[in-house]
Amino acid sequence: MRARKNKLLSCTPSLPKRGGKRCVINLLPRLFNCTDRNTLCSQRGSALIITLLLITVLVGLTVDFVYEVYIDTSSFSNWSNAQKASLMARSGQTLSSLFLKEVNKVSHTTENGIELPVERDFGPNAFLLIKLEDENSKFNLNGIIYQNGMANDEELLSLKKLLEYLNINPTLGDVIADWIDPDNEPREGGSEGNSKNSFLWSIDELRLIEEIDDEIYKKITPYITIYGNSRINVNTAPLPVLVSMSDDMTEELAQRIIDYRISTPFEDESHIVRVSGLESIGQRLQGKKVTVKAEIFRVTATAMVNEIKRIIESVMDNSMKILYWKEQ
Ligand SMILES: [Ca+2]
Repeated sequence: MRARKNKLLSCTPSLPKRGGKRCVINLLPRLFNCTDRNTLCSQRGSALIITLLLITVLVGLTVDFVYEVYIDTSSFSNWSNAQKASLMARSGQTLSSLFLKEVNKVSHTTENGIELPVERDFGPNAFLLIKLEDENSKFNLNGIIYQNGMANDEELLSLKKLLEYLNINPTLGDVIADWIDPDNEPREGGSEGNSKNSFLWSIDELRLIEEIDDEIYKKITPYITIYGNSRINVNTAPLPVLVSMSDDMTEELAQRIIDYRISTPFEDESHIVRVSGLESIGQRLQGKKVTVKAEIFRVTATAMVNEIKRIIESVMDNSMKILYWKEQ
């Protein structure tokens, strides 16, 4: 009798709640206007549940399908934008080499850090920027060690002077010299920790030297290179690099070089002695430390297509031979 009573209650309007919620199964007879609380009612309820389940599954599948289509479309769009940006950056490198060929025809190089936005229609939301740098305006770190492994004391002193001018402990010059030279004998103030004992291939390698933290790295990178013949282009070098050129070069004398070249660019290295106060220092610098022409260039081509960026950085000499190439 108790079981029958419960069965009858399952189709009545005043249904008991389970856990505070009305039982869905028990509501079904009401939805179907059940009067015969028996097998027919139960079958209709089951059909509705199955239908609801099928709709739920179908909705889930549809959402998954739409989401996958969206992801695929988005991925393809990103890939397409990235490909276009890469091609534009490569074009920028080619364009730069043509420009640099023209620069090489001139006896002296007076511009450094030129930025050339390319005025060409690459389509909507696409642009290309080219930056050219004269590597001869920087101090060559590899120059502190000769090819035979011995230290170039004059260049090492210049490096220490550059570091000192940048408020960095000059003994870091000895650490860098030990990093490059082939022996494992640390010099005074130096360190042979995990030294490479070979010439630097990239400025990034400096990050491997324990004594060079992020702050020092950011300070020195605008003024150093690993390429070239260690001759400084007095037409383009910044003040700290000019100061490092000689033990006798003061900040005031270096500033005179900058002031002089603004009105009268140096067309020949011998003209350095025309700067007031550099008569004798200029004589000593000629033929080994000073130049007026860029021989190594760093080219950075940045392409952007719909917020997808590609950067190609290269270093090439004046014969357009590529010494370094990096894509990111
Ligand atoms: Ca060493």
